[in-house]
Amino acid sequence: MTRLTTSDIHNLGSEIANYNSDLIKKTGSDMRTLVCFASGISAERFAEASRDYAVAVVPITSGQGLIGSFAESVQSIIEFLGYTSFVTEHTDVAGIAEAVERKAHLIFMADDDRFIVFNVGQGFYVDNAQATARGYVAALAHMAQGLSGEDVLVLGAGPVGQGAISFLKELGAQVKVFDIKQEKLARYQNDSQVFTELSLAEALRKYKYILDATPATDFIGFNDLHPEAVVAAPGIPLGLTAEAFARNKDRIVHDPLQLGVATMLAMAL
Ligand code: 2YC
Repeated sequence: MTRLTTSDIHNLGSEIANYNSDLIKKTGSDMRTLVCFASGISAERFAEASRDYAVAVVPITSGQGLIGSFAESVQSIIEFLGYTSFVTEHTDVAGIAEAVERKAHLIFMADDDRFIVFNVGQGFYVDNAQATARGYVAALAHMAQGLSGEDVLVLGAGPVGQGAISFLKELGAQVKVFDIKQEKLARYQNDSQVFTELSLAEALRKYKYILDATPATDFIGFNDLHPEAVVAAPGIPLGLTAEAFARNKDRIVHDPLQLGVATMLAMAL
């Protein structure tokens, strides 16, 4: 899993409204609509919960330590969605204790290996990888105006790619998956809705709808892509070259944190 840097997210909070407008332009829907679709909850339920839920974000210093503005960025996404939220004064275990003392219903926290939101009252958690997968499939489905019966190329069969494949199957898409490590595709051998692609170049040219869930960068050039390519790219850093991004940007959804965190919130209610 790629570790964010402060520069990836330094102005996220101040830009969140612009990010949402950009999402509406590309997908026809705002973040709330996308995350309700991704999590299967109604807009009413999402709005109703915002009136009673308090959300804590706990900075975690373990491993490689804090990422500057990470906790604040997570909190700004949650706040933008209409939920009362706070970053705890304390970090780590003391931060978790503070969150519970301050009656948080949901606690967001990330170390180097996992980024989860814990639902205190109901005793379950949601993982960022699964939420990111569903949020990005939701964005792709809205850009495509529905994916039922459509071919979708998933790049990368890691946690996000696997999560995306299962949601795409739920939506009735015909999933094509490529991974540089072919052994990661073995799990799909007997799955009639998932076809494994062995040639990246061929697959990129062939399929219009792409979900890039790889941590690889700069491997998709403009000439590699289908002329009408529509790309949902949760993978950090972006797999498209700067040129490919610039020439397709109105049909590419990519962000370091926003859609994944917003979907975590909706899935944790
Ligand atoms: O500031 C803190 O609390 C740090 N412990 C946060 C570390 C997050 C590490 N994970 C990541 O950078 C990536 C993100 C893209 C989301 C999931 N993993």
